[in-house]
Amino acid sequence: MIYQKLLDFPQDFLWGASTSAYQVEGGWDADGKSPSIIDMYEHPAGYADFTVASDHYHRFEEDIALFAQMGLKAYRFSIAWTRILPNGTGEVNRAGVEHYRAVIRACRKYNIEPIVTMYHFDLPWCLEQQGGWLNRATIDAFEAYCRVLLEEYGDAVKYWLTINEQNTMILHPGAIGLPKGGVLPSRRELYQMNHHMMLAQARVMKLCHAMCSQAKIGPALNLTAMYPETCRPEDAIAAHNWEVLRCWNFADVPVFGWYHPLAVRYLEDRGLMPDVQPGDRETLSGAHPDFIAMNYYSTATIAASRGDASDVSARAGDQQIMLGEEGVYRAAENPYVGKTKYGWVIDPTGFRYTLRKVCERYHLPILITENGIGAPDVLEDDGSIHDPYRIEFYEQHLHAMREAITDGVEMMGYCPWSALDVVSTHQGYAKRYGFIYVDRDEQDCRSMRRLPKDSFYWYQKTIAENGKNL
Ligand code: BGP
Repeated sequence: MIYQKLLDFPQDFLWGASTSAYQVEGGWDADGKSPSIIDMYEHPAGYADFTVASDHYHRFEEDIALFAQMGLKAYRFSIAWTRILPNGTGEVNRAGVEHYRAVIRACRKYNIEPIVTMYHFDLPWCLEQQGGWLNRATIDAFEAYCRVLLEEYGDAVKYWLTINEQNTMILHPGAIGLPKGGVLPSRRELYQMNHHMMLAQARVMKLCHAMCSQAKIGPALNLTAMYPETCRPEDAIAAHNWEVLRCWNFADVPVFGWYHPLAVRYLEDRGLMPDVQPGDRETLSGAHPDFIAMNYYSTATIAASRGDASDVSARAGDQQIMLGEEGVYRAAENPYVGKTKYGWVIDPTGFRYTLRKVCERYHLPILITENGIGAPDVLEDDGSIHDPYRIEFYEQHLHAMREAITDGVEMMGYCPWSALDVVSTHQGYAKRYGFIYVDRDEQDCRSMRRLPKDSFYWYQKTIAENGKNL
């Protein structure tokens, strides 16, 4: 659709940026924190681990002051469950609670809206040892943990995100990691874990609405529209298969209270349907989100299954690089899009397309909680960092978002990944995402100095103009 005039970004648009606790904080055992699964996972050789990360735990005041200088109106960060409840449940660690109270206070001091993720991949290790998400008791533990968050911060935090990228945890567990010598759960187990996370999320959405009438809460999923490789009808079916299984099956449950009908058939056919106990359906349908939060990095292009093992590609996949699944879909190349140095598709128009689909399916406001480009940025001798590729990436994606707004999609805000450099989930520190450079490399923590990149100044100007030149 071509319009005579693009609509403006809303006046109260939340221009923000994101991080997650374990990727940015460091202080992995500070002030009573217990280990999370992330702390116990094996790190690929040569990559930074998460023990120091960007030392945000000790430098958040300085970092948030820089965010304010950039003009941020929102900061999306996650709370580490292991700082609040080191035993996973039970006794509250006051030092952990006070830490995040100070982070929230620092945001408020600069009129930055805190957007809090309750859980971003870092399950307490002690709960993992009791079966983790496979154990239904983890549902109670999550609810109890979130109750503490709502009690402690409910008056200071308006926007809550339940679980970050549940679909990544279930579909790409290897990308998040494994303990030394560990084996991935079976697919049957993964879908059972998924069911328990869905129940936990539903309970917490309901709890949040009961405890904090002003609060808004939603899931934060990794959503990616799929293109068929050609106009061959079988390619279109395959693209739809994977879009349902990768995206909509995870977003339908919080909104509609049950799994996507096509996904149910897929799961039943393969013996993967989780055990559903009496009352589960009522729990799922008895809660609702106020918005959909989504992380968008790229689209994928899909071809029809050949019905044999050749459907699965031999290359390494991750949360954005599709692998194919026997009898379901094959991954294909798209000649019309670019790629990052790490092989992730760059597709701003696909962003608009994905937003339109999410709007069409759920009729809810959308908050972008991640979007960005990982690149090995270079620190120049004079302290500058030139990242024109990042500016171009954001310019194009924000323009596409403005087109989506003009299409009629209700957008709440944009919190790209990441506010400052962080450790990547599985590719170390050289894969940088921040507006702010942190002076460290994979193994050497160097000065940890914070240095604004060119994209920092570009975002500052864009926010000041409320995106009117995009
Ligand atoms: C998302 C995760 C983030 C973040 C981002 C970039 O899937 O929610 O935690 O890391 O991807 O991914 P990566 O670090 O793998 O490049």
